[in-house]
Amino acid sequence: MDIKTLIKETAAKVEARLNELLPGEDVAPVTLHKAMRYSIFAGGKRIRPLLCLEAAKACGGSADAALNAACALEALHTYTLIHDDLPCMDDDDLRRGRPTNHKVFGEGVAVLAGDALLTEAFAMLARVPANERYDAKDYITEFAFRTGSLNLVGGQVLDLEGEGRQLSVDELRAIHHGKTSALIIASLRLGGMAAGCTAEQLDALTAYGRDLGLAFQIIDDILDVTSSPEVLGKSIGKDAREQKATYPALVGLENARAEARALTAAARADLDVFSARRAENLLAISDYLLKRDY
Ligand code: GRG
Repeated sequence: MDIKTLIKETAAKVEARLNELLPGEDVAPVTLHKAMRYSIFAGGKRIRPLLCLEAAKACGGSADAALNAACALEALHTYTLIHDDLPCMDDDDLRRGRPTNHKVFGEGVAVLAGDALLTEAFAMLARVPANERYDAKDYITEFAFRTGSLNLVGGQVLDLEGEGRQLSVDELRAIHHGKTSALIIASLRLGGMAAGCTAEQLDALTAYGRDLGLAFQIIDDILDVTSSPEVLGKSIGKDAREQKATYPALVGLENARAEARALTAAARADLDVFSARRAENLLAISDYLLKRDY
């Protein structure tokens, strides 16, 4: 299957399951459920669920075992986008090609829609089947670690504290690791764990996630300079206007591109423990993300 078809089919599968897992728009409180669904069903590339399901397959398991974990990752990711767009954070008007959640539902409901998606994510994870190596306690512990104060939320705090300061490349890497790579690592690890992976496979997925996550964020930084809101579905150029530290700002556009290429090559090498056939889709995803234009 070519990569574009894989992405499309995976997105459809994950969206169908999310639709089953989340309360309907007609369930009280109606405004809250409408707000949650507004953002989660607004599109999005569904990269984290894709990585989760493909990691399960690479480890010899079935994607179905990881489907509830894939949904948890997308629910959590959507919460971070809603909160990141708030006036007290990045203050954005456009996300996934639509007005941001707080522009439509107001700040209070947007905060709560994000909170509820975060909470629902844990309920989804609790429904991932146990296997001979891992159970719900392991999935929840992993997810909380990667998305809490030591990683994702911590990365957002480093980002807030970095505003208006000249950051070093190492400081920027730490922000990108927390805000972006941590959830990508969690996606891969949870897919592997749902498939009952070995310790060696889990280590390989972690290394791949670390390299791929940073490459993904560097491309995101580059697209913020080179793309358009129509293509990306979000506002662009804000980082530069607000003099925020980004890879292109710190090292220049061409060096940032070279770094993304080198990280993608490293990510591919991280998968050496898997057979080429098993890792085929993960390899294709890393190449696709490097060349993406949205
Ligand atoms: C705890 C108040 C509070 C907020 C959490 C953690 C956080 C806020 C924000 C981080 C969010 C963020 C924008 C991280 C950058 C990661 C990133 C590149 C997001 C965009 O991901 P894509 O391109 O988006 O996969 P789609 O829309 O395709 O899913």
